[in-house]
Amino acid sequence: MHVDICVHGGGSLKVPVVCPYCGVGCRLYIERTPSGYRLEYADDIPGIPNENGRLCPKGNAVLDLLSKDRLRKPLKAKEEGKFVEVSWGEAIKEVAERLREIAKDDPRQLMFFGSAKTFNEPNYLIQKLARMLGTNNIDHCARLCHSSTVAGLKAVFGAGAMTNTYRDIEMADVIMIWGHNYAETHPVGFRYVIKAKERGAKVIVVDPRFTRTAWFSDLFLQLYPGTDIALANGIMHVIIKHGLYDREFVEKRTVGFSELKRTVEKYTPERVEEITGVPAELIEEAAVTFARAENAVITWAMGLTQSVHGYDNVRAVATLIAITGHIGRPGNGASPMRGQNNVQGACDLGVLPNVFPGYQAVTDPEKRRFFEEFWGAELSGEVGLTTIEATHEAEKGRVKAYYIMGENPAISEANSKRAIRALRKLEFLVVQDIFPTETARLADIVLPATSMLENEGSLTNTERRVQWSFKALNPPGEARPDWWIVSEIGKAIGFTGSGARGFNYRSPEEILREINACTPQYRGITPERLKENLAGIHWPCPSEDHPGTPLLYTERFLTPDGKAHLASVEHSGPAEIPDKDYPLILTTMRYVGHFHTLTMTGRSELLRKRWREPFLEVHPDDAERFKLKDGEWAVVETRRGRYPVRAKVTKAVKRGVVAIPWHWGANVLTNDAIDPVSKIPDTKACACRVRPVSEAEARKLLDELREMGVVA
Ligand SMILES: Nc1nc2c(c(=O)[nH]1)N[C@H]1C(S)=C(S)[C@@H](COP(=O)(O)OP(=O)(O)OC[C@H]3O[C@@H](n4cnc5c(=O)[nH]c(N)nc54)[C@H](O)[C@@H]3O)O[C@H]1N2
Ligand SMILES: Nc1nc2c(c(=O)[nH]1)N[C@H]1C(S)=C(S)[C@@H](COP(=O)(O)OP(=O)(O)OC[C@H]3O[C@@H](n4cnc5c(=O)[nH]c(N)nc54)[C@H](O)[C@@H]3O)O[C@H]1N2
Ligand code: SF4
Ligand SMILES: [Mo]
Repeated sequence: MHVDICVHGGGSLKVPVVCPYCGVGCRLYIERTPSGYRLEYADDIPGIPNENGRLCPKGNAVLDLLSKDRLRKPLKAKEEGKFVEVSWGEAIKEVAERLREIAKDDPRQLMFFGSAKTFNEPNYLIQKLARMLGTNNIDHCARLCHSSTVAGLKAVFGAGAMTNTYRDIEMADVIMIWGHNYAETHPVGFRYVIKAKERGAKVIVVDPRFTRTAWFSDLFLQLYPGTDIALANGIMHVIIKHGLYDREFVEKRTVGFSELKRTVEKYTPERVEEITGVPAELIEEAAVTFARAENAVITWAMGLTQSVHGYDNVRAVATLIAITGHIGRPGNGASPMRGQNNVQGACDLGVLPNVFPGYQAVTDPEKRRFFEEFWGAELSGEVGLTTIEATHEAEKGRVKAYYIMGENPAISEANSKRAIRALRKLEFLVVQDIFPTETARLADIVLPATSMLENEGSLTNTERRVQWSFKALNPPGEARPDWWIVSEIGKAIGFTGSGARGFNYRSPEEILREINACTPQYRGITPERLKENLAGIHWPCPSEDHPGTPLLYTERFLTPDGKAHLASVEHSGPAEIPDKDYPLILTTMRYVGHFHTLTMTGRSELLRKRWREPFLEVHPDDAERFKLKDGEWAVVETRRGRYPVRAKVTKAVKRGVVAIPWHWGANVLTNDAIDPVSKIPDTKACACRVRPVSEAEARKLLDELREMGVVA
């Protein structure tokens, strides 16, 4: 479908962009009028995720990114947090020299962070830069998010992405929503659940909290945090016992069933009730409802993935999907809902320490030879560091420099006080962002980037849908596009070869063409096609005349033998379980009106007014036991830190569990123990205690944390 991007009543300019917040990938128009910029709903583009044009509160607030305190000039630190403005030339030269110097000594002393908040093109470039410098130390926030999905789904189905689209969710008869507060975190995508419900679909929600999503459920399974494997095994136990699995599918398209049967045999609903706290009858009912459905999907997000056994959690849920044959057909599938607007794209383009663009392993000599030839550089075959591992290596002084493009680890990393200590220990820190963040405060050089609305390029939503976003606003001051900044640094380091062998780019289009040439899934997704087709193209798209692939695995899986590899996994709890000293389980979550570390939504007056501060959700029985009062201050303490917050006494949260949104800085509390396979931290469950405090004490403690740079 072609939409004329410039024609609008009155001859004013109406530019189609993609929302810079979440992975749903809604479109909107920004119109320039004589009195300033105006947002308009894109209700005339068939096939986009938000077909009626409507947006959620964050999407509606995008123009607040024009905020006054944007970064406008490159900055150089004189001492921590004290900067002077420098020219682009000076900033680029310094970054290039320092990176080159450290790389000469040992490139593994460098760590690069790509950004799920910017386009595909700069992400491709930053991993190319890291690799041409000789290291695979490149990662991004997907590590804290869906890295366990990427690894877990690869093991079971052969590839790590969502297997279907929002349309399939709309067509399903049963929608299981697992550790995913769909209504608050992918609000416009949730419309498809509501449409399915209007058709009579049943919704099953698995969450320790009675969320806004749970309000729409027919069945609500309220488990203890960290007990997801036991629940999945219990559901599979019932399905296998009653012979409700899809025999033909299991026989023809899977391997590993007999071992699975043996493993889940001991997970009787009664035993699973003891582990998870979910009543046995509900486990039976959920199992029967899911298995008997003609069409069913499971969506999941952080409640499943952010765990020291996230990899096993994902494999268990994928196995449940496979044995019921709910995959590879319209109206079915595995829907890990990707979070950031371009986290799918950053993963696809190799902003990961183990793969080149297109998930081609750095350890595969053939793939490495291809990229060595393509980029004209010698490349390392050693898998690089992940984000949390880099923190731990920086703490030991083994990683000496970070180049962070669009990430805010001072607030977003588990055990943030440790993350801050590591950042402070670095010899050289470059932060490229649109706002002065808590992480930028510690930088040696700060590079001002344009926001996605002031810049253009491609980005990939959770459905593997690649869309082009056009330039709608003028950037503030001297802010420059991310692709431009990385290119300049690449050239200044000395990568001046022609074509793919250097960084001589003039436009994002040119970079996307290079991506087309080296990324099999993106081969046919050219800039010309994306600009023509505003609803985008779903990868894999192997050639320019290919329409794209919305639904995966209709014939075979991407594993070497083409079959789904069923996983037999055993339950084991979170890394830290409650004890006498820390008797409660703490979990963390999001609010619909805020995004992550508040760098963007925190600058919107409207959003800030409605979602003013965090609240600790605590069950009335626990509130009584620990003397907390609704609306009054409490301190949450873990083995890593203390955090003051007002209590909200509510039965929405399970007894024994407290929950807190992490946007404002609750990562001072969380546990940075990691999953051995996917290296994701345990941010959804750790042990804590709570006590009441006076407002004065709470404010004093908050000031201390702010001074330390770990709360927003
Ligand atoms: N408004 C808003 N939307 C966002 C974002 C945002 O910051 N704000 N961020 C985006 C990003 S990057 C992501 S990754 C997604 C995340 O989207 P979600 O994963 O939906 O977000 P969360 O609120 O972190 O966690 C979801 C739920 O997991 C539950 N949970 C906690 N522990 C467990 C457990 O052990 N098991 C189970 N089954 N559930 C558990 C929590 O109670 C919570 O309701 O949202 C995206 N969309
Ligand atoms: N306790 C706890 N911790 C969590 C989570 C949780 O559920 N609980 N969730 C985790 C998850 S799922 C995620 S994804 C991470 C997110 O962690 P981060 O990615 O660190 O969080 P953001 O605040 O999104 O940081 C993105 C940064 O990019 C900047 N930015 C925005 N647009 C652009 C641009 O166009 N160019 C550049 N260069 N910069 C830009 C923003 O200003 C911001 O500073 O947090 C994780 N941390
Ligand atoms: S649902 Fe996501 S993409 Fe859509 S408007 Fe809201 S934040 Fe933006
Ligand atoms: Mo995320």
